[in-house]
Amino acid sequence: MSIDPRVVKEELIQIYPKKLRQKRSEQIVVTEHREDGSVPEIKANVRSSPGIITQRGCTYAGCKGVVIGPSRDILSIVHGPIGCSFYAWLTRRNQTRPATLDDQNFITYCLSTDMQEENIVFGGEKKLKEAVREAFKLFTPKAIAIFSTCPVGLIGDDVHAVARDMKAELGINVFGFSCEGYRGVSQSAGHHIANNGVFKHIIGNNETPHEEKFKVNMLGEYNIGGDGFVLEDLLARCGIKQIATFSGNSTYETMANAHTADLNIVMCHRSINYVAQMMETRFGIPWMKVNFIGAEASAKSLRRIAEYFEDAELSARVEQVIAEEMPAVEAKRAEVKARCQGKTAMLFVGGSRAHHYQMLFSEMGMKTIAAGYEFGHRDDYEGRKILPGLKVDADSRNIEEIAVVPDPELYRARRTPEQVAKLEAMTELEFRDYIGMMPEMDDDVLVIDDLSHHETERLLEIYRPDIFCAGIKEKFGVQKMGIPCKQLHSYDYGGPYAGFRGAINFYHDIDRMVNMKIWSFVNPPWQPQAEQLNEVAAD
Ligand code: CFM
Repeated sequence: MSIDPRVVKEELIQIYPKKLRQKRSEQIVVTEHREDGSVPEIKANVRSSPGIITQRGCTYAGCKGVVIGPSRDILSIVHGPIGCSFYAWLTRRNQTRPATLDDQNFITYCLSTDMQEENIVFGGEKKLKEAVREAFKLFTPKAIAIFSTCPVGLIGDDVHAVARDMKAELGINVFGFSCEGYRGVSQSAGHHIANNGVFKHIIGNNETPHEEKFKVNMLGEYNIGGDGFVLEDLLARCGIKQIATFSGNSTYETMANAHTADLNIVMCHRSINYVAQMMETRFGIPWMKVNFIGAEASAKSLRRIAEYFEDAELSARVEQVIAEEMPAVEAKRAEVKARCQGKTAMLFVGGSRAHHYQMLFSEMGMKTIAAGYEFGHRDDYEGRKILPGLKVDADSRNIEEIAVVPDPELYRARRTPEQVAKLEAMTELEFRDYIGMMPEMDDDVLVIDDLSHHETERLLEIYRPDIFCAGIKEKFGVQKMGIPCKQLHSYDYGGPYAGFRGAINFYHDIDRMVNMKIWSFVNPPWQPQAEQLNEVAAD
């Protein structure tokens, strides 16, 4: 039975008080491709309403946990109460692989100033300085990053002054982040703050030159479940040198050396587009959006990189690698497609995966029937072309915008504007662009920003999808309703899912989940599925 998504939208929000209903109605849209090429406008990146039970995390999570944390030899010190550290300790599956056992790797540690009431009343800067000295003595890192949690901003501790003093005293790079949890409406603000810090304090500090012909940085790839390892290998086999990743499996020195690359490829636009933009302005390195989630998308991305370098030998190697990888992908795909064709998925996760993973589902013959980001902005939904018209609100103004100018010594335009125009005209290549999630979706599908708990339950009751993709906070509630839940943040204990090899893993895992009979034995304590569908259809 086909269900009208517009009716479902009304059903989802009818329980809310008037003001909230109005707000949510702007955050829930039904996809359509209009004649002028536009898609519907969605309200995004605004505060969550109290009590709604959001999926979101905080600004500190986005800065410390997402962007800086995966770099294994930057020592992270959290300035705040111990809970902020404890609950962020090893919760994200960003993997790392030091070259030798003697290489520094601080990922398994959790350093906190453990603020007490006394520090809240009398200030915590002294304690923070002591913590930095102690950490330096214990670990002798190259760099120390200090992260502010909520109370730090409230009492006015100056983490940047402490960082400056400690840098002078210890002779290593020490930098602070004003990434208090409340600083923005979600972890997205933390990404921006972290991007600014990486740009100001790290990139450009390591001048080591590289002889290789094709040099790239991979931006917005955090090596969850080993995705980054797969992609490192893929690029290496094509003959492409990866200077740095931001920031999966990265080190301080690789990030400091990133300005020696000739192209920035961006996986997760939401979390790292700021660094890409700033690097282009300061160093002259163009950036383009890629996607290595999905076999077809991976092939397309490799070809786009080859097109950028305009080198016949590189193109031939890329084609060879794709030809080596595809037979196994196609064999597995044919096998699972027979069982998965026509099954349905919902994806509510983060700020890029709700888009990227739709490709993998469609390769398996599965249909996305609802999707949304936790903290994406309008450009992640509608494409960057809407950016010029975007109004900056008070919450976004809270975050520093750094004025970037070309570096007098290090700026080197990798491509002239004419070359860029030529490349864009000849190929599918577009620089500085992200098309967004909605333009790549079918019409008449629900797109919901910052999905609430109530809406999750109603969606599941109404549609009974074959799989729901979200995170640990949602997982068990969903499964108690008899629907399998795949964590698309951590991959549960699975992965890697990137590249060709990753696609095979994903087909395998999802096939098992959607075809497992066990879910039909969960007896939910509410009405059976058929009644639910009839109710909504009759509205
Ligand atoms: Fe980018 Fe991410 Fe995501 Fe993200 Fe994240 Fe993540 Fe994510 Mo969890 S950086 S926006 S803040 S792709 S941690 S690796 S899975 S919400 S969709």
